[in-house]
Amino acid sequence: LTTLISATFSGAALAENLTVGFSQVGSESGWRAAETTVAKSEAAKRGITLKIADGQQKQENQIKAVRSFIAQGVDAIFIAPVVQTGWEPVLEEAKDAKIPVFLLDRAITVKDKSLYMAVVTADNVYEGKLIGDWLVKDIGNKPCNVVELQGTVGASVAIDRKKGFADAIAGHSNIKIIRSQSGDFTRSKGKEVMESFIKAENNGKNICMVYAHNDDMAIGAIQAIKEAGLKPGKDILTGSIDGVPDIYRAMLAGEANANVELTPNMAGPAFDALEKFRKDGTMPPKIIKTESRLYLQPEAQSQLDKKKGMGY
Ligand code: GZL
Repeated sequence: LTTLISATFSGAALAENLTVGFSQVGSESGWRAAETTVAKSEAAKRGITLKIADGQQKQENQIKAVRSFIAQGVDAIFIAPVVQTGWEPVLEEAKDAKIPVFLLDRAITVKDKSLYMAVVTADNVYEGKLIGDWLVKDIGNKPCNVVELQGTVGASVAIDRKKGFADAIAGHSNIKIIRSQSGDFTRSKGKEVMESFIKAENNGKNICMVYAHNDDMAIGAIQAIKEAGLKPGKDILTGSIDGVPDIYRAMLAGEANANVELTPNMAGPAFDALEKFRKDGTMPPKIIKTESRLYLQPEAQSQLDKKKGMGY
């Protein structure tokens, strides 16, 4: 009988099924949808129960979801913070409830870094730099007026991607950002803002390149460029970040030029860190970095083929 009991207990200890609450930004882009899909499959692989709350890109919804996860007594909370400020109060409540918090794909600005265990994120400044460096090389010393479609106002990734691109073109006076506005990471807003840029700039003839902080806004911009009778990828170059399938399809059609790939698997590394922490108390590094790479038209087909296995 004792053998049976000890076997049962040890078995239970090994297969502890964790419950994680995930306060997701929303479903504003193809990349975001893939991130949610991958989070579900990564949880299933580990036998973890994942509860996902769609914040519809509103911080108050995300905070409500975190409060509800605390009330449910989940084992850990994941947050993809839509903006980088305003998180201290609810994170203090999670800390008081002794529930570890992981940040996925976006960062927050808090004085007390113990309010979260780790952030899984790309280097978003580097992502913007990769696009800027590509443009500098591609355009040489020809004059190039750039319009910029920024991500969500106040999102860490938008602030960082703006900085990285601006730093990369800083030493090249022939390249100028003539207009910059938020398209909120969505295709429809990206198209709308690009239409206004085109109207304001001699029906787009003054514009040499559009830098979009994500592919979905770039795809919206490409539609706007075509509707203005111009050729995206030729009359107006494009550079954007994420690596969703449609941007590689646009590249194959010669309508997009440069792309930086962002993995949608932000949850996997957080689950690994959580399990390790629960097993032996190991604290993960504060920042768990994911890689960013530049892709151009010749690699579009191989990138497109790869996407099926990445949650798209
Ligand atoms: C980046 C992520 C961004 C994506 C967009 O880490 O926060 O949010 O680039 C998404 O597609 O809206």
